[in-house]
Amino acid sequence: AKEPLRVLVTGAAGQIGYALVPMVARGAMLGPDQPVILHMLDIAPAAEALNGVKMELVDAAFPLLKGVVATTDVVEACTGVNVAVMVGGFPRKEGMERKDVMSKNVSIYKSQASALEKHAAPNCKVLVVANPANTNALILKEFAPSIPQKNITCLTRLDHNRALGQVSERLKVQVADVKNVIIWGNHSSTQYPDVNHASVKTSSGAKPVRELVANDEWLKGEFITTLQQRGAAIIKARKFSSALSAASSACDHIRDWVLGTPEVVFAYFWVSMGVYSDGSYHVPAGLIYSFPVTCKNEEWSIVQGLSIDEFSRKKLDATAQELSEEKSLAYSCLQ
Ligand code: NAX
Repeated sequence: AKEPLRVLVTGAAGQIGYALVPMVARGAMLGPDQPVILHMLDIAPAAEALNGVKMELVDAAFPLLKGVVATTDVVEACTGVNVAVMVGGFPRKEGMERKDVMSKNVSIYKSQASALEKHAAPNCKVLVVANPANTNALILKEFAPSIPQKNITCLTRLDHNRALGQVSERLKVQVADVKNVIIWGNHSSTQYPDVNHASVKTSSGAKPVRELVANDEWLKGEFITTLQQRGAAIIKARKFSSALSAASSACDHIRDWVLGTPEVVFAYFWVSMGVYSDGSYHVPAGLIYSFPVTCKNEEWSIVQGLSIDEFSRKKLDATAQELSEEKSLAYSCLQ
């Protein structure tokens, strides 16, 4: 039998945490034969609620769940973890300046980075979900220099999955038959969902999404804005932000990273991940930016050589620009 892996979920008493921990305990993140020990961190005001989540995990009697650590102590939470899913953060409240929210999150991510740096298992893989996700991940990377930079990522898989969902609804095809959409850039309203390389499996082979939709206006307009505003639409409908879809996408992100993206002969199958830019596609190096990636042997690589038309170029640059500004803002909070 496999040794259990330790999975940290921060902000575990929150909405996404509540949806995520049972998925991890059921094997949706690391596979149905991989035992896990859950480490759940939250802050003191949420300690009682966190303990309630722990009670429910015990009550659910998950066969793969070999232990639960529920704590408000960052060091205890980070010790020995193989995977860290950072969902905890400071939300933007009405009337707050961007800089004040950034400043709170910079200090949270700085201290949690140090704890991971000192106490996590070697080669720990980190996924930042909490917003501003890309920039929180960048701060975490800065303050955990001994964790390889390839191991620090942020979640744009929810946006990726939303794009698959929108194409499948529009074309009335199975979502599993749609592949290779791309989310470029920031997990924010400047993200660029790109279908230029996406295809749908049909009975007569793979067909480009562009050709099947045959409506450029929709693809360049409503499709993009629907995705950019989807988070807000969920809040409006549910009165709470996306939680089950965020949790499920976080599982997809880690599962594909650790177990690999599907290998296809003479073709590609990629997913979107926020990763440290190496300058691919003329995206400034040193940002955490969402790219199309394939994963093998527990490592992601950016898919190279995709053509970028003029429309896309502008969108890639605009979201990079926003990330550069967020980065400057975050650094100004460090002084
Ligand atoms: P909740 O407010 O329900 O939960 C957040 C939890 O984090 C709370 O229990 C809180 O006590 C805890 N927390 C706060 N500071 C902490 C700290 N320093 N250490 C540990 N825990 C701490 O929010 P929820 O709806 O679960 O969303 C969590 C985060 O995910 C938010 O930042 C949200 O903006 C972000 N999202 C990111 C998405 C993505 O695709 N990247 C999509 C969903 C979501 O909007």
